[in-house]
Amino acid sequence: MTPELLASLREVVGDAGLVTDPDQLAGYLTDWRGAYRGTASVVVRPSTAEEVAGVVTLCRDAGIALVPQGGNTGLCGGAVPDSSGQEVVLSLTRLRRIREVDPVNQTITVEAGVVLQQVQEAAAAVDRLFPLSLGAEASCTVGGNLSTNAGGTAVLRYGTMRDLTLGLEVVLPDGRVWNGLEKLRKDNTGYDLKHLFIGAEGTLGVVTAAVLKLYPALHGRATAWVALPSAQAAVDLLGVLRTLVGDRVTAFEAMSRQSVEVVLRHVAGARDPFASPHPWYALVELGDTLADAGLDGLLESALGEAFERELALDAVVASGSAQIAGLWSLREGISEAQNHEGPSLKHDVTVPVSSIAAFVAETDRALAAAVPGIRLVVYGHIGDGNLHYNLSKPVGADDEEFRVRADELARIVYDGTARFDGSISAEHGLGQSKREIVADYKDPVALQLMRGVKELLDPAGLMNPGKVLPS
Ligand code: FAD
Ligand code: S2G
Ligand code: ZN
Repeated sequence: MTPELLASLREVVGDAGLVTDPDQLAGYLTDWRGAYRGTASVVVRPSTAEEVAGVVTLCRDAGIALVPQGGNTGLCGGAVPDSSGQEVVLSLTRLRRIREVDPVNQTITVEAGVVLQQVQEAAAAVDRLFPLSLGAEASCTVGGNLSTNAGGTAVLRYGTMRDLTLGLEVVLPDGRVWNGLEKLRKDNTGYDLKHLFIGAEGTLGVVTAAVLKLYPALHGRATAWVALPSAQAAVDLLGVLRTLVGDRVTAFEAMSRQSVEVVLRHVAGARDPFASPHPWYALVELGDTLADAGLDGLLESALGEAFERELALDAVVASGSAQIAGLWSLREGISEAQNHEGPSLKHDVTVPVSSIAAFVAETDRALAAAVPGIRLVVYGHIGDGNLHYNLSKPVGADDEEFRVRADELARIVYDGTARFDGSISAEHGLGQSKREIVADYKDPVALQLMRGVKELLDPAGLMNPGKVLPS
């Protein structure tokens, strides 16, 4: 970076908007897991959309690539610069205004650097719900949620970030600001441009603000932890619940025994709700706008039918918020706990819900044949057909011997996904980690169209190079 460019950037964002001290830079240059590490001589932290536009224009004129970054909780290395030291990290965390909350229109207008938890709290303050919910919600930002089209635990009821967004404000790679911050649920005046940027992982422009949908707050809640004999039983239990209570199912998370075991081993205070281990578990939650909707009773009826049909092996309906929190911590603790078991080979895949059981049976078998003793930390949002097929080494095995087999094992999971018409990335995106392998699984015409869009919006290729699109 030339001193002239640095001086021009400082004029745009001020001293508070520039990070050049190596110690302060470090946190921006590696991802949450420490799986990806890059270098950069400066992180620029604008505080308004206009400042973002100024930075983008200066960097474009200087031919300098930008890596947008929000909470840096992404799991595909999408927010980490390369090792050239030539790229500039553009942190959006100072764009923190909640510009408007409109309970009657059921919308909230927030800037990209607002943390997801703050949006949830601002909605609750006006008796509304912003339903996106994921394990990183205390750190991840709206800009990152939009750019990864985040999913999380409420998708089966409310959809992904794409479904929760009405309008966007985006700084384009040429420095123009597209103001698409509309609050309308209907606008049929041509192409729906916001969908280009949702899930684009910072490769088509910088999201600076969004209009998000709000929903009626839920005052009734019932939660259960259910022991199951198989993944198929989890799918069948979901079917029983949906038949009985319809859209009141606001979360349905399934997990293998080995997923629970890593949490019991590494999360302080975690305890198994049942006396003996079981092959699979489901964390089920119902929600209703009415506080006295009798959800516990409905949940107990559904579980009664599940026992009759021998779907459930054991179950506990939580009584009180402390027990509910304990059950959720068993689920939300898996991702972090697995990091203590050596390399966590992550595969965030979807298949049609009706194919889940066959996919799991076939994939488990193939993985166990490849690595006897492999641990299958398989869990996630089964109601969306989304499993985190995360693999840990056999107990006592060597980390490196396991890590070197990552590509071979990924192929087993992804080839299985393809056989069941699934996707190799359900909610985390492609980032660096899956940008090459996606070429083997995605329709070639789709990839050509994606390249065409990239060429149109970012012909110089300066927006988050090396991410999403195969080289
Ligand atoms: P970052 O990591 O900072 O960036 C992510 C991507 O978006 C990068 O490509 C970056 O360049 C781009 N980007 C960021 N901000 C902008 C912007 N303003 N404009 C343009 N591009 C931008 N994800 C799920 O979907 N579901 C889950 O259940 C889930 N659970 C998680 C649990 C844990 C414990 C952790 C650590 C992560 C989890 N994630 C989950 C992944 C991650 O939290 C999400 O991908 C989240 O949306 C990332 O937000 P962020 O602000 O941290 O983005
Ligand atoms: C979740 C987290 C990522 C992982 O917990 O739902 O999205 O695979 C995941 O650790
Ligand atoms: Zn997830």
